[in-house]
Amino acid sequence: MSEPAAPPSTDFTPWPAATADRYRAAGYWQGETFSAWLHGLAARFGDRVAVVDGQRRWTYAELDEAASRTAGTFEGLGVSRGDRVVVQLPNIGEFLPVVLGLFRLGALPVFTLPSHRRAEIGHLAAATDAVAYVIPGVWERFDYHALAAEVRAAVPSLRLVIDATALGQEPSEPFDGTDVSAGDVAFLQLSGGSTGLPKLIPRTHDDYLYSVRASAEICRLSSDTVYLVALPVAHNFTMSSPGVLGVLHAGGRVVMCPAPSPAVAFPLIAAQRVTMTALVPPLALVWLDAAAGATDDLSSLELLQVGGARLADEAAARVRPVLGCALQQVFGMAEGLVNYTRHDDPPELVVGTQGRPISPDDEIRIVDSADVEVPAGTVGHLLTRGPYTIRGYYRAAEHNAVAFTADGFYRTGDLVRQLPSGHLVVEGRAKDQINRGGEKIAAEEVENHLLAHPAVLDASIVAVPDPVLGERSCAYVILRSGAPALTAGQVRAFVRSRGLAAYKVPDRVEFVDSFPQTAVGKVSKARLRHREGLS
Ligand code: J2J
Repeated sequence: MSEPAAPPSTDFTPWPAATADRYRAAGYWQGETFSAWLHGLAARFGDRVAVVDGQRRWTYAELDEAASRTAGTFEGLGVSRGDRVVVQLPNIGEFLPVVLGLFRLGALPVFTLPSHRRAEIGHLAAATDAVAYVIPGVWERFDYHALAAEVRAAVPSLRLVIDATALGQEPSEPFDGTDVSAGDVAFLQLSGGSTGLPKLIPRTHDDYLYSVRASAEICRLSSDTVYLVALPVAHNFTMSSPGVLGVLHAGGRVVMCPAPSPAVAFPLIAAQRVTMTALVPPLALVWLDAAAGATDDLSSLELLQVGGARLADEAAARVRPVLGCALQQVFGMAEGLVNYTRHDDPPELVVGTQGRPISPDDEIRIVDSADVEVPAGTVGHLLTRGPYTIRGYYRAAEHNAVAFTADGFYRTGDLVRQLPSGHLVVEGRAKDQINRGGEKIAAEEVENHLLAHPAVLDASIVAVPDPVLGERSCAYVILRSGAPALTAGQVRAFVRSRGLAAYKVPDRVEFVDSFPQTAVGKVSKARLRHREGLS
C-alpha cells in the first residue's frame, strides 16, 4: 500500500515547472545560492571595504568569514537549515554577517523593522514557528531584551534570543553550508498588507539574486559605488533595489547610516564620499529643504533614488537643481515587481513616472474590477507576474486565493496607467491600506485592535492627505451606547498599549454615530474620507 500523499505545503507556492524552465533558460535564475554568491564576491573583491559602520569596517573577505562564523554560532545553538529566525536589527554593520550567515546555514531570516513591537514580532514569530530572535540590545533608548522577554513568554517555539552586538565574542567553528539549493526559500520578507495580520513573502535565492543582479546593472553600479543605507536596512527597497545586496554584487561600499535625518546623513555623505542613496518621499522633501543651507559637501552624490510612495512631480523636479544629483524613481514591492526610471530616460519621464519594470519577462496587466483589460493608457488595477514575483504568501492559502489570479498574477492593489514607453504612473490604490510616507498600514489590522476596546462598537481607518507624509491615518470610531466617553488620546494610548509599532497608531481619531454605507451595505471608506472634505 502506498503512503497517502502529503498535503501540498502552504509555505511556498512554486512557479509552474515550464515557467521555471523558461526563467532558467533565459539566464534569470542562475542556480546560485547567496552563500556561493558571497564566496564569489570575496574571491573577486577580497580586500576591498564592503561595509562601513562608524569606525568599523568589514572587507569582502572578512564579511565572508564573518558569515561563516555566525552560521557556525547559530548551528552550535541548534538552529538548522529551514528554521525561521526573526531578525530585528537597525542599520548596523552586524546586520550583514547575521543575515548572510543565516543564508549560509539555510535558516530563514524573517525580516522586521526596528519600530515593530510586541504585536508584530509576536505574530511573526508565532506564524513562522520561529526558533530564534535576533535583536540589537538597546537601540534608540529602546530595550529589545525586554521586548524579547515578552515575545518569548508568548511564543513557545522561540528558544533563543540573540543579541547581534554580542555575536562573535564567543569563538565558534565556522560553518560552510553545502546542501542549500538556489530554488529554496532564502528568507521571509514582510508585506505592507491590507488584511488583519501581516503576511509573509517567501523569496528564493534564485529569484531574489536575479532582481539584485539586474537592479545593479540598471542602476549602473560599480566598485566605485558608495551607498548610504538611510532607510531601514531590512526593507526590500534598501536590501535589493539595488540596495545593500546590489552594491555588494558590484563590489561597492555600503555605509550604514543610523538615522536618515540630514543632521546625521549629510556629514556621513561628506566624510565617506557617498555616491548614492535611497529615500522615501517625505525624507526627500526634508533633504531638499536642508540641502539649501547645508555646509556639508554633498558633491559626491550622483544618484538619489526615491520610492515607497508617490513622489510629487514638483519635488521630483527640484532634486537635480537642489542636490546636484540625478533622480531615479523606484516603484517596487516586497512581493516582487520593481520599476525604475532609467538613467537615459528623458527628464519628463524621470520626473513624471514611477519607472518601468526590471525584466523583459515582467508581465503587466492593467484591468478593471472584473479583471478585463482596460484600454491602453487608462487607469486600472495593476496585476503582475514574472521571474522574481511570488506566486503565493507564506502559509496563507485562503488569502492567496484572492491576492493572486488563477493564472498566477499578483494583485498589487495599485491603480496605475502605462505610457507607450512602458513606464507606469501610480495614480492611486484600491487596497485597504494607508501609505504613511512609505510606511504601510493595513487598515484592518489597526481596526481589529480598536475593536478590542470594550467601549468601541465599530471602527474604520482611512488615509487623509498630508503635505509632508503624503497620507496620515484617521480612525473613525463609533462608541457603544451607554459606554463611558473616550477621548482621542485614550484611543491612541489604547492602540499603543496593544504593542503596535508607533507608525500604526492613528494620527487622528474622530467619533461618529454611524459610517456611510456603500450600495451593498459595506462601509464606504471613500465616503468617510469625503465626509471630512478630504477627497
Ligand atoms: C507610489 N507607490 C509606491 C512609488 C512603492 C523598491 C521600492 C519600494 C518598495 C516598497 C520596494 C511606490 N510610488 N514609487 O519593495 O523594492 C507602494 C505601492 C506598492 C507598495 C509596496 C522596493 N513605491 N509604492 O515600497 O512592499 O502601493 O515595497 O504596492 O513596502 O508601496 O510596498 P513595499
